[in-house]
Amino acid sequence: MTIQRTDYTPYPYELPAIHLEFDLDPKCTLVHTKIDVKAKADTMTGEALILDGEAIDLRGLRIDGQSWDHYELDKDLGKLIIRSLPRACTLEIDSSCNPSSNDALMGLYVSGKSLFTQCEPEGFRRISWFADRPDVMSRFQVTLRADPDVYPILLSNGNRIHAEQLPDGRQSCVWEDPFLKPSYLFALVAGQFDCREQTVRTRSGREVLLQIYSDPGTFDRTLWAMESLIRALRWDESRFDLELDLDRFMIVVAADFNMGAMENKGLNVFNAAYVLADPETATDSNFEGIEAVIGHEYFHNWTGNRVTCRDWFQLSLKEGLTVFRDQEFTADMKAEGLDPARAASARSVKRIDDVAMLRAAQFPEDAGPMAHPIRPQSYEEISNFYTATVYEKGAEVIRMMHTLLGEEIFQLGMKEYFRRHDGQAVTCDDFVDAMQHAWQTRHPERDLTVFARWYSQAGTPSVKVTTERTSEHDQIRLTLSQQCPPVGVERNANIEKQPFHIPVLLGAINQQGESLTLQCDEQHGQTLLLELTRQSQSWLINGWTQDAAGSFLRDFSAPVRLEISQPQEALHRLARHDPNAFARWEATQILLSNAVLKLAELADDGQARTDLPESLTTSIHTLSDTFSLILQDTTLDDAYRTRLLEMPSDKYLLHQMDQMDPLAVAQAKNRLVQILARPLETALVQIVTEAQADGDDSKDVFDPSALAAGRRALVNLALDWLCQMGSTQGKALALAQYDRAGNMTARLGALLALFRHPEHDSAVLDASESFYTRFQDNALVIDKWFALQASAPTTDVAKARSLMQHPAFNRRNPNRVRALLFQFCANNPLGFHAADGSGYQFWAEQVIDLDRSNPEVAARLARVLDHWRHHRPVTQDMMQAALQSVADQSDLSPNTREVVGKALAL
Ligand code: B3K
Ligand code: ZN
Repeated sequence: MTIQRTDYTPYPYELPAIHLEFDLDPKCTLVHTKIDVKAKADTMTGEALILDGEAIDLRGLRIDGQSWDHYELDKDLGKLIIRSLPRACTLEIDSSCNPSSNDALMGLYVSGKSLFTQCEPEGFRRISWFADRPDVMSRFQVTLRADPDVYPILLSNGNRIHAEQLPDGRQSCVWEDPFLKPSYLFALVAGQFDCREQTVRTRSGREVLLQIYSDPGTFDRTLWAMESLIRALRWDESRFDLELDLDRFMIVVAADFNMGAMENKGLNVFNAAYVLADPETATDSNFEGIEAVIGHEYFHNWTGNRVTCRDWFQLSLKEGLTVFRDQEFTADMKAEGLDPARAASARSVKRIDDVAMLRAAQFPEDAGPMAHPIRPQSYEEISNFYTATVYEKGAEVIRMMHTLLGEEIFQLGMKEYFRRHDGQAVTCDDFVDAMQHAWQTRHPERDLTVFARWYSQAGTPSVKVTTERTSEHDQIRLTLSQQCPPVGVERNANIEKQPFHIPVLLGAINQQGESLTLQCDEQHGQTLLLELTRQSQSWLINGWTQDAAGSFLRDFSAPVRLEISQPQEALHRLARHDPNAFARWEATQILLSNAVLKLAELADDGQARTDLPESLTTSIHTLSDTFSLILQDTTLDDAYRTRLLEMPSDKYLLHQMDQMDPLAVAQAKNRLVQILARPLETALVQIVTEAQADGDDSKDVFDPSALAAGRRALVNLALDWLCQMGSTQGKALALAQYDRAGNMTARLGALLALFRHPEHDSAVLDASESFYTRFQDNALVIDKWFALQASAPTTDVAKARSLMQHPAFNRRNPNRVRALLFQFCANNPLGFHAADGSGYQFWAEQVIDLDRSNPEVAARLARVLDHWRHHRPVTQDMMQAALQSVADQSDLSPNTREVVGKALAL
């Protein structure tokens, strides 16, 4: 069933209070629900009260203490329709559910020996009958009763107001959340946990208790998470002037979790992968990811919980904004304590990572069958819309507002947003309106009317840049024109798309690599901000010398594709000299992309040609020279240097091809590294040997700072390139690093490099075996081991199947499924896209099988074939057959049906 955004109607009743009583039992949990019901003033007396419920059994229903039989239960629609109610009454419902058979991990479920809930977006209805929609907000009181031997710790949102031992030997705890909240923010947890706790004072002097609960024996691995939480709390106070509103803020770790984490009010539940870390078992990117996700969920307390969404179409209201906030948090943390120049480059590393991810995940989504605006127009299953578009593009849209308004006015807009909407469930339009109000207090002539189209139109606009010299000295006419044809469901909707409001930051540098001072209208400086609001616009820019190379879309000021033809020389110049760290990276990415795509084009049936055209060889050699300069330039941050050298992602490259050819791209990338890196071999070896001599990889005292992590990243890149080149010395260095590694970044980096070496011999296999043996008791590290094998170029379908037979493989655990199945299908071009189509058949089998237990995860795996129509005809046929075999299943979940249905139709 398709749900339309425009069909929204307010709920006819208020449900101001709910009291839930749980008799917890993994096989059969009894739930007693007591709800205060009040008809809204404009609701007709007798209008039915309609509640949602799914996979729960109804055992009894009473109104004001009396049994009531004016109700119908529609099990297919999951609705309980209660009629003839007085305008105000108390509704009591008895129901039960079975957590141990809940493999969907939505609602109340078992993970390990504990019980957890996940309610967003529509999981509360799997716990009790309720108006399970975000605009119905209630005050929750929760009573939990359970056997204390199995479930010594009983948690829910808010404050614990009572605890007692019951005569039957069980214990009971009562929790009360002082804040009104929608059902999706409800949570309960029961189990045995280690608890790390700390009290801190908020800026206004209130004392709050911070707690992190994790499986027994994992206490030592929650320190970084606690430190991250405190940093997040401080940062939200200082940058956004937002203080924690609770007396108690809890995080609980779950081994089985569909997503990264969940921001339930005062009781966040986290995937173990985003909490547990120590240097020996977690990589630097794990550490960074933990800090970011802890921040993200913490920031939701204001942007999501205090002000929530009116309906699920508004998801980006909280997600886009909160991703923007967590991105800024990470950038600020990376820059902390550095001098301004280094701080700018450290911040740009975060920007680069976010843009690379946007291009690898969101741009393709915008060009495929699931394309949707950041505020979707319709959906079949809302769980399918926790997408890169809603999250990452949503954050880009907030960032553009930040660029247009500036930090100060943006913060005034945030204040206005909370002033107007604290405690409410609102829309994206409400947010834009608050921002516009703030903008107009300083600039009455400005407005966000055109800008708001980013919320209603899908697709990645392309912006064409043309320049022509005028007769004036050092003056050009710069023309920007935009295009964004209908995508995805837009194509059937017969809509006329309107131009977007696109902020374009630009600068220019001369032949000597110096920045030019430019002037345009009232602006004057080394970077200008142009606002493209119509299909095509021109500007006269002064100070643009004859030899200028334009540096466009600095800081990636808008989520668009730039169409520009730059001479090679200009790109090489930008790659060496652009003072805007993002734009400099962009230049190296364009040069690398061009080279990979050219090599892929030249490869004939996977056999790389040896005689390359001279222009290509020259360009690669110049790039190699640029890279050599970068490798010698120790004034640059190591993390930033690593980004400058890194290859663009396969996905980004594939989407630039007329017909996608993943095998050709994988081989071309490898080939390019071999040609590029050959002249750099000495420099690369030196980077590794110096780090090894300094004992970086074996230090007892681990330095988690961004600076130290940058150095480890550069060493790993050097090892990876050396191994891809087939260097014997590189292999020896990787083996040495593997053996002596004192932290996971060094150990895994070495192992990954070894897997990329053309000689896949017993030394490599031994290293892999020893890795498994050493870490077999640590699930998160074993995930890494599975992921490594699944994405290794030597792993084909047969090997993937044999890995599924490994005793450590567990298809109920989403992390393990992601490590093996997702890595193989989405990150192993050679294995998955094998010419015989075996990868696609394997994919279909796995999607069908997973769909029976966990539709949310199955539907994500299903999206791997979104772009089947962009592949070569013979591949298309095989992919289509695989998609069809999934679509032919009669009992498919709505989640997977929507994904494969759209893939086949659009
Ligand atoms: N809000 C949660 C999303 C959970 C949805 C699961 N189907 C995570 C986050 O964005 O913080
Ligand atoms: Zn979020």
